[in-house]
Amino acid sequence: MKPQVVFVLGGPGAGKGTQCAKIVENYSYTHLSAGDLLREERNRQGSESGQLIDRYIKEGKIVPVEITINLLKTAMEETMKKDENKFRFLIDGFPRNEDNLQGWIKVMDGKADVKFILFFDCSTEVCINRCLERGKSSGRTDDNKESLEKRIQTYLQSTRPIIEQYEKQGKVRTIDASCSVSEVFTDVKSVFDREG
Ligand code: UP5
Ligand code: MG
Repeated sequence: MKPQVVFVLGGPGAGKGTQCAKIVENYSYTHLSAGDLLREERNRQGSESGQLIDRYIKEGKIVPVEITINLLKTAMEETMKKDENKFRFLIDGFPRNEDNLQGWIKVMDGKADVKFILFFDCSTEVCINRCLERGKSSGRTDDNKESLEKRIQTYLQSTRPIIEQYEKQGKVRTIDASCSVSEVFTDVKSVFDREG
């Protein structure tokens, strides 16, 4: 069975991770956060890319796709090797720019189906407030004002155009991410009940 993929996109702190956790509780999906995989790789003893990843994350820049796609591909393969019924994936925080998209096409085209893009839409202000609030306890090196400004810039300049490309193909399911976690999830559920 080919992996069935939903890309989950939205600004920093839009609630991608929070909503993915709820989707996993209710539908048969495996959650793969590209950011979490990169942070794990950064922290792994002996990692060749650790320093580069660390620098890119603090700068709010997008890591070269060769690194990210390998982590995603391996994670999908390992999940499916353990349990062949686990072929549905939420890929959270990817693809974020044209380099990411081209890397995905090069490595995964024909090997996985992208069903749709789940887009969590909310204002920059909401994004910043949520990340700064989380920064009080997250320990994330990029949940500070300086990194956050750069993350927002990168999102607006590089990621929004990717979402727009998919929009033209009719593949984007937009969710208003500015309300409460449970209200957002009600909208998410209606998408997955229809086409998950
Ligand atoms: N919260 C969530 N939903 C809420 C709601 N409805 N109402 C009120 N509060 C809500 O949520 C953020 C915070 O808000 C939490 O405290 C939550 O409780 C609260 P979360 O679910 O964590 O939001 P999420 O969208 O996942 O935010 P995250 O910070 O993870 O998004 P980013 O896209 O910025 O981070 P990510 O981990 O994906 O990437 C980090 C960095 O890695 C990137 O900047 C980049 O440098 C690098 N990266 C790549 O280079 N390539 C990739 O492919 C991926 C990442
Ligand atoms: Mg996240």
